[in-house]
Amino acid sequence: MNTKTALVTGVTGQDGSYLAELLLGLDYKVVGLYRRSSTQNTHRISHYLHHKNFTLTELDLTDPSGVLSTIEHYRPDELYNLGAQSHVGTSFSQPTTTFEIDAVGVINVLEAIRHYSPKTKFYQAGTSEMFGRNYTIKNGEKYQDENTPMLPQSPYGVAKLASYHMVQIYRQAYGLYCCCGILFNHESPRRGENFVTRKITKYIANLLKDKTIDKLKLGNISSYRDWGHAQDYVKAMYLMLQNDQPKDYVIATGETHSVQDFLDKAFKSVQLDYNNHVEIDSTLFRPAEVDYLKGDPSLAKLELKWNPEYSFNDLVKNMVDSDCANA
Ligand code: NAP
Ligand code: G4F
Repeated sequence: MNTKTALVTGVTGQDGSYLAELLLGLDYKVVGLYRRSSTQNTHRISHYLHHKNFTLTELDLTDPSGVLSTIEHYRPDELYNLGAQSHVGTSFSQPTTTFEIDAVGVINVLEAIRHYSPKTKFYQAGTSEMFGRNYTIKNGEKYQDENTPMLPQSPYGVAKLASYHMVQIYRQAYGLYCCCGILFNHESPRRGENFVTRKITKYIANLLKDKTIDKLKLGNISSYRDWGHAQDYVKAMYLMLQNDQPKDYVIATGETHSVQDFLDKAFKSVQLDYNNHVEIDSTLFRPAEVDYLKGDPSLAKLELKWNPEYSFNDLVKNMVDSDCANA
């Protein structure tokens, strides 16, 4: 029997919901931390809210005293910090809030661990957005790996890079077990509806129900992303905290596709042509864009024995099928 306790911030989000499910399956006691809201936002975790090993507790990462008292109270074996303002576009309109949550919030957690629970293993949700416009060239191919210098292009990327550096500092200066997953885009039927993949698959489901709906408005569809499935990616988070030594890893599929490719594949899967249903809206373009992401996950595959199960085709199909079934 597993007697470990894990704290998961951002448990109401896409990744938090899958990770808590994974840990419950491994017999962990899971404390899911969520930010209070005036409306119910636990739809992604409703199927295990009453699980005997699951506790839901309020915590806002920007509240240092709440973070201290929660970590002091639970002194968990593992803490996965997935809570964030995670929308890149929103980070341009809310840079201060984004920095407060995504950078200062992480310092709050690291300080609490240092003072009250130094044996806690800490996972920080880093991102390929930290690479921004930068890439490395190997065998004529552009990609990003653990050694690619970071050059963020958004307030979100900067905040996440600040927290990435803080994790290095707490690891080196205080010897804490803390590490940062550098995760490339990952999606699922639980993806927030304002991210481009889910916006597309949700639209397709609505269109099949009502052919008269307005066209789908999108911004830049020329950017490239390395898209994986969130269920595969939460396994990598777990594996990172089972390592002998704390270390940062790139988690990606190693393939890249444009937003246009995603659109084409998703619409074709229901025998439609996206050209007849999509309108480009210049107001949805970002002030600065990350044009190309393609991760090299070799190190994680070698050292963590991490292997994703979903292909790009599986991901698109899973999201379209799920939205259509629930429309
Ligand atoms: P998500 O669906 O947007 O979930 C974010 C979670 O953070 C939500 O539960 C949200 O709560 C919570 N949160 C927001 N502000 C908070 C605060 N002040 N205090 C406590 N919790 C707060 O994001 P995700 O896709 O699951 O991503 C999980 C983490 O991985 C994030 O840190 C994200 O930046 C990072 N990441 C994601 C990807 C990806 O492609 N999905 C890639 C790389 C890194 P509400 O429900 O109240 O908003
Ligand atoms: O789906 P997106 O908003 O994801 P983005 O910006 O790549 O960020 C996601 O992945 C990051 C990892 O690299 C995470 F750290 C982050 O938390 C988040 O999960 O946009 C993808 C692309 C962008 O180039 C965007 O400009 O799609 C383009 N796009 C075009 N039209 C759109 C839209 N994005 C959104 N959200 N909405 C549109 O209408």
